[in-house]
Amino acid sequence: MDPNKLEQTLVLIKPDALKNSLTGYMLSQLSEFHTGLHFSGTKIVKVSRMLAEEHYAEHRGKVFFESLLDYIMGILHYPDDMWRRRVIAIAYQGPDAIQKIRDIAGPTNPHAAREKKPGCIRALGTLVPLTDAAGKIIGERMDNLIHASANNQDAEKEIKLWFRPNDMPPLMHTYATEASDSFYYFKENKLLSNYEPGSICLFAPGDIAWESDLDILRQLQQGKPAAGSLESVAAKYLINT
Ligand code: FUP
Repeated sequence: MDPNKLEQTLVLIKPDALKNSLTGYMLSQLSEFHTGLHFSGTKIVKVSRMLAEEHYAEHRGKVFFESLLDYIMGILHYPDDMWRRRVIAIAYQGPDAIQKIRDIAGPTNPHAAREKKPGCIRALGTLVPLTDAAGKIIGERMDNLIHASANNQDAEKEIKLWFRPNDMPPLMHTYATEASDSFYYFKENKLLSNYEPGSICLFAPGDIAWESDLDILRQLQQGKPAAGSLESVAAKYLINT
């Protein structure tokens, strides 16, 4: 099959977009009519700290990191209504999906977006100054309404972070899957092979998993270095729990 046909990308409609009722507008901009792309997965997600940290792992340690986590977890836009703290996660699929959606989203920084690409989605965003305890500006948070995977490598990592294989029609799978041959449980940031009270079953034998997730768990179980963290596998199984 033409690999371009299967290209997938992750879109997140962020809490500021939900708060400003921009969902319908954004979905229209991204519609099959305009982009030629198809939905392959969609879910409403209460973003946990674990998921937020994994999604933005490359920014860990930066001055805006903690604020970015609070933003994507919905804490900043819904300080009182905890039940409204959600994002809409969508996997889009089709030829050149990553670049097409990046073009419609526009530059990361909303000010740059307004200057360089008026009309793009992120041109409607906001820049929020970040200050230290003394009130000195130390950075800025970009409330830019939409996340769109930056490249193939990020798209694969992000789709696998937010979606389980069974969240998508099997014929739309872009990444390799495998049936688990063992039990894997998760409890207090540890991987277990037997059930303990309070543990969550990640996989039972026969469950369909991303092949790369099973590789990570097998390595971790043997105490060997793995291609990803336990949290990067577990986070999607804890979504909305
Ligand atoms: P993008 O791929 O366009 O989402 O941009 P980046 O991966 O560079 O940034 C990830 C998120 O961090 C963006 F949504 C914007 C945010 N960010 C800030 O809030 N402040 C900064 O100084 C840089 C990035």
